[in-house]
Amino acid sequence: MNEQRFAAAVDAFADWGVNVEAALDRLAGISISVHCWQGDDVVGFEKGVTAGSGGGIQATGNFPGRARTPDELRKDLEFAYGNIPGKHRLNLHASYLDTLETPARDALEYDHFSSWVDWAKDNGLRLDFNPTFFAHPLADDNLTLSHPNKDIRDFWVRHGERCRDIGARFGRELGSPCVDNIWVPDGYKDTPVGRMAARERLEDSLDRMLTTRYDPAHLLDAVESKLFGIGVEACTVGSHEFYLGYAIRKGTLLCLDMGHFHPTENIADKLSAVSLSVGEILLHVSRPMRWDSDHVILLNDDIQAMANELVFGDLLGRTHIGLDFFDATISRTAAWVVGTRNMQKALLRALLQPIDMLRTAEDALNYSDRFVVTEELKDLPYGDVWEAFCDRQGVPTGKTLLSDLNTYQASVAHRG
Ligand code: RNT
Ligand code: ZN
Repeated sequence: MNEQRFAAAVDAFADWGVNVEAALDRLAGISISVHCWQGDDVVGFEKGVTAGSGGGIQATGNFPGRARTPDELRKDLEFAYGNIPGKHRLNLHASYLDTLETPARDALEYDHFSSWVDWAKDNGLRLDFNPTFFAHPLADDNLTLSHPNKDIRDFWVRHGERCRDIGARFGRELGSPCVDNIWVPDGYKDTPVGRMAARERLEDSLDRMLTTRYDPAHLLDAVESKLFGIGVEACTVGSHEFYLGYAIRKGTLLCLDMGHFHPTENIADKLSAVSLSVGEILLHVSRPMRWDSDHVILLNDDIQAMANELVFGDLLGRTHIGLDFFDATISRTAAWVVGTRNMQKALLRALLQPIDMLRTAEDALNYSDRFVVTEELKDLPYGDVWEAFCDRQGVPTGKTLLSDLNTYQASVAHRG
């Protein structure tokens, strides 16, 4: 770390009344839930399932190095976490079981995932979880919890129940609530006549799935909406209005995925609005390009706006920051590392804003000052503060980071 540059940065921020050390302390305490599925293109380890995704989501690209086994994925994750400052979480999907058995999805047990918990304990990580309602013959119709066939609905309800049970055990074992996020692909390619009936079925299935009460110290349930997906262009049963209402009425977390809204909607704006009605929020930080394309997040205006709202709205204490992107055209470990760090960089920038000064200007309707200050702040030396943060946390930046990422990638390229 360049001590002189850091000292100069501390002074530059102090000049605006911002305490750099306080910002760094807060940043160090923010855990991000890193999604397992960036490491293997959402394929998972279910025997007999070779193609990833389904349900309208898709990782594209054939860059070498895709993790093919739980051990490879864990090795890649260890490398990635080693290059991300701070202590974080792993977000697992039910299709990432680690067992020689071939359990049906409605017969999953904790034991099928216990190796992940052992590994999480060894690495000081906490776990989150997701039932997998796609890439399965009983999801081929793009209907699961809202399927007109009760047997199929029941199967998926049982799957969801198993996952909640497993997630609660994760939370108990690791001493931190596991967020279990429910996303179903359900919808119609062409205009349905039974939207109402489909939504009633989804609600009924969710109610049944969520009947068992778990200690919130172990398990938190979240529901994730979507605007549309490939193959479900005309109607998504679990739309935003559906889940917003559901989360408010039933007391679940609401998951906001940045790729699940109209391209011109401002997702950051939704945080303060929904937080008046729901207790806790789960974010799926992502980057849609023209559609829900799940590009790796950049340090761009959208991400910065999210981070600003989390900090300015004092929402960090009740928002779970999860990532949801998958790109198979670049190094998967680089995607994890740089994507996660971008979220942290955005949070750091937000924490370094002189919010009281901006608020005072705004409340006095002095929009000119708000405008001038906001723009002047963009020239402050955020990079020097970030470098100090990484240095203190023992992770590289700049060319060293590039070379470490490349060395690791070269070591996994033989996987094909
Ligand atoms: C799909 C949802 C969902 C998935 C993961 C893999 O559109 O965003 O969160 O990406 O469950
Ligand atoms: Zn998502």
